[in-house]
Amino acid sequence: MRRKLYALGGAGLLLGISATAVCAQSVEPMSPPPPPEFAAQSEPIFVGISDILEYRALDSYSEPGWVTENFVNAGRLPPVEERLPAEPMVYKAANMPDGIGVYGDVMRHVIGGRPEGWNYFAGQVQGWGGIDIGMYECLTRTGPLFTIRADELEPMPNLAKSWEWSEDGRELTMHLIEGAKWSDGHPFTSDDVMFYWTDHVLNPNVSPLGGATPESFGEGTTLEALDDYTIKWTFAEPFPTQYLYQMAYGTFCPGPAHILRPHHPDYSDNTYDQYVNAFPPEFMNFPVMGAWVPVEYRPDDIIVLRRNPYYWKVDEEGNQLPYLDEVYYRLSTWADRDVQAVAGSGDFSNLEQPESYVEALRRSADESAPARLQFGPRTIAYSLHMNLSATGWGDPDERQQAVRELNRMTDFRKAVSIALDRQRLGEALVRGPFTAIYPGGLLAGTTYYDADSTVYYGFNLDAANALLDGLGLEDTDGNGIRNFPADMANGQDIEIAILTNTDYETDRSLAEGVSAMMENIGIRAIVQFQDGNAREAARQSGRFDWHIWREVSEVVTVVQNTVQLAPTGPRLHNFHRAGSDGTMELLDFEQEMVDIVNAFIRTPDLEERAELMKEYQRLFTENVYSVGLTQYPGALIINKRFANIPAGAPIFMYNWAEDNIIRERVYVPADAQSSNELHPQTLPGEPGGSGPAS
Ligand code: BQZ
Repeated sequence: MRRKLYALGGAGLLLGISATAVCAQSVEPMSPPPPPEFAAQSEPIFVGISDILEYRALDSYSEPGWVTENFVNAGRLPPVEERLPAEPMVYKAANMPDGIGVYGDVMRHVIGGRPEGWNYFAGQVQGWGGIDIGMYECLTRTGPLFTIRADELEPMPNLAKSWEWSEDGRELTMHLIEGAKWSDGHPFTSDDVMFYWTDHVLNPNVSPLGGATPESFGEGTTLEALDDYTIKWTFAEPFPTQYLYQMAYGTFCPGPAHILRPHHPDYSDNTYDQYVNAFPPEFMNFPVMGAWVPVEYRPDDIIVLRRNPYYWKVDEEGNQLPYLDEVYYRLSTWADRDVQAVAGSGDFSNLEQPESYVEALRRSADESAPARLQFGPRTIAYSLHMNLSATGWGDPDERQQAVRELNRMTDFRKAVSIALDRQRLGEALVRGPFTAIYPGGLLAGTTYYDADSTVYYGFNLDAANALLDGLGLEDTDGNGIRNFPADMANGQDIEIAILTNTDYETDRSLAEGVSAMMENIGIRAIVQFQDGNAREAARQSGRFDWHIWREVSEVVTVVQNTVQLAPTGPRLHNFHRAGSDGTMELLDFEQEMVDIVNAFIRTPDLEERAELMKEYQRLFTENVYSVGLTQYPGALIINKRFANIPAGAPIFMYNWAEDNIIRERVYVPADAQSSNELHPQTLPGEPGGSGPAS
């Protein structure tokens, strides 16, 4: 890489002895200031996984009365015991905060995303906000792990009801739930799992939305079906238990092969693009394994989902879940989600945009407020990601390539970082004890965080300018903007686009703050607003210089999406992926981080894992791998009529709250039920049909 850089770089770069040496005294690494105390309002009740659920046959099962009367007795559905697997998943009443529930009512979500279609498996977005989480079930489940005792922490069984490792730890045999069915009554088997693995994860022409690539499960890993309900993983390394987290939401949620396969290019004359778009949002009753099925869609208005009559989970009294007959998603804005949840016209929100905090707190403080608002831990963080690809990811033009060359220089990233006044960035979002300086890397207050391993370079404009001077980035035309060296991008002004999700006020505020602060060091950083879906497409295809990113998963828990902590594969990382030739040119410290992440995945030794993550954190923050901006807590807002909301549920930890609170167990007591259902006493109709069946 360096030879390439010097070949490209002008005299300025050749003479640019390490700028850090020039002004070492002014860019002293230090520990970040401790985040101001912010205690979550309630703590989870810690249990073991077996306290939450088990798989077993019960003596009898039941369902909502109207399902029996209008569908079973009318011969339109088999009896409930024939719609359930031999041993359904059974949620234990003792772990239900408010015990066994009753049927009825709807959870009214409001979201800022928009559906592209139902082909999640080929990369389509459904609008986020819990739609996908409620439709697509995965081999394992991690959302509810925030309530699991540390000594029992491992992914929960889900579609995979149990598993065992071979003696040598290189084979993992998983047993799938037996006799479960898709919401259209078609059997769920290992064929669905293998279709997802072979024709989506392994197929380089398909990009599943959760980002699964072969390397998500380890270099050289294979998967085979031993029979309809048994699959076997074979790994290169022994006991890589980490990959059980990868088999949860986002990365291993198989689709209905009987519906998808006829449209897949390997089994039809379709192009890949035709396959991705084969199930537009208008395609109703798309078969799912999840609790609810889409039955109505009105663009920019609403998506309505009705209970899945074949859902394979029950409570201890044999009541088929979910308790809620309907969920719907008003297609609005994320800010409106907060407003409606507080006002009571919506039922749920992850309060995550600090601009709404004061008003939401004020409105919820009132005794008569319709919703409960509970702050959790400080697990929301934003970073400025810089595209580090040197091998053509996103087909950069000359200017974009030159930006990447700069991004790849540690002194450049350091200069950008210390030119940012993070205190001001946080206060611009909200005043009060909420925001904290985030240096990047693992989040303060989380399991693997170690303050002594976290390097922070404080705000220092003079030192930032000195670093850029040292890199030979002069303002050669005197217009106040530094120029690339003569033989990079023709020595034009250094102009950088900041890809920003315009669906969030917070993303916009931070992007505008960064852009304004870059002027102080002679860089023109232009905010490039994109709506959520366009931003996702640009992010996934590498079409960005810089990107304002709300951190999730890996920097919060480390164990979820671990593989994304470093570029451990060519198509995995958030801001460094291979170009079309499949190659990457890792920076020296990046290779060290890759080795650390792979070592972390390989070892079950807790001490060793903690030490590895300290080294990871040092490398990340010392090299300003990405530029941390701000970190703050979110709050869960849920309408007071709902029961079985777990104490201390964070809006984000292993997953979002829509997964964490286990919505299929949530209910509304009979005397509190609303008449808000839009399609009462209906069930999903035929796949591709016009809508619900009454
Ligand atoms: C939560 C979440 C459930 C995606 C999305 C959205 C996309 C990102 C992220 C969050 C929304 C809500 O987050 O903001 O509170 O309901 O849906 O999936 O930001 O643009 O790509 O990673 O999860």
